[in-house]
Amino acid sequence: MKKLYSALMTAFNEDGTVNEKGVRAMVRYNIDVNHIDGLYVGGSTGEAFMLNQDEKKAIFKAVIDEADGAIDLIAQVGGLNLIESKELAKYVTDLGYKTISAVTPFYYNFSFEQIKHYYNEIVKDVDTQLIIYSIPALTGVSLSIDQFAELFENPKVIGIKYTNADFYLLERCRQAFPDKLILSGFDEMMLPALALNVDGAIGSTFNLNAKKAKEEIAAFEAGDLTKALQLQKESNDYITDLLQNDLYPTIKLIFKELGVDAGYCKAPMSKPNPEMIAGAKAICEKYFK
Ligand code: NAY
Repeated sequence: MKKLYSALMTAFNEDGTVNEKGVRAMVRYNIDVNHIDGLYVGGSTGEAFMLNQDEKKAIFKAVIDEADGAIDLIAQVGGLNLIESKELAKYVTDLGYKTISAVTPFYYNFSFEQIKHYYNEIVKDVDTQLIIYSIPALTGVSLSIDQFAELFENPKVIGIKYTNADFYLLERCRQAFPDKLILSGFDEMMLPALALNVDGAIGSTFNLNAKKAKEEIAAFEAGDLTKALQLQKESNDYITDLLQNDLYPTIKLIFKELGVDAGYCKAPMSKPNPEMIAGAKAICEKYFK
């Protein structure tokens, strides 16, 4: 069975500090209500590139404590400070995380040799397996098949979180790396990714919509493509509404409607305004009540 992971959000207090209680509440919701297979912790959805090292550590610790072995956990430790990424890799490994992930290093137009060095360094002193986090739309970094193959020469590098709409490359990756883990990252394109035989999906919108996404995976695996497509269409109506209302703050507002204190986003992400709050209430009413 293909796996479904929520990309965990970070709950913030109004002043931008981390609200650990809110983080734990979202972990609980994912386990108890969503029956999720796992969580991707410290990724884009977690607003992790705006967190300091101590905040990241506190979140990784709270999440593994709250999950208490109930689900898979993947810790995204990558960023622009390699020393800190290595330290985080060690930290989460010591906490008990079995899998880490690291975003391709961005902003400085690093050469492939530099990117390769980054990945090899992150896994060098830990036993943990690593999934490459590829998200070219946000990082500007696209890896080719040959470059993925070169990164996979390190046996600790076991897969790709593929947040990319290039389905030709995805198909080529699947053929080239049949034994590697490929998890798709765009929720609105889960069905085409399933058709290309990904091993599962990781996404922000599954925090609320996991039930339908799981039904879609089950329909796909049962060969009922008509039903799978209908479910993807319904999910995409919901995802379109979320994107139009400001994605991350809206997911948090809907959590609040459902009794989960998911807190706020961190500036410069938006604070809720009356229009956004009304929009979130309407989305909640339309899809979740
Ligand atoms: C992450 O690191 O949290 C992810 O990449 C999860 C994947 C999400 N990407 C982003 C950039 O948020 O779930 C997707 C995305 O929010 C969704 O498909 C809506 O576009």
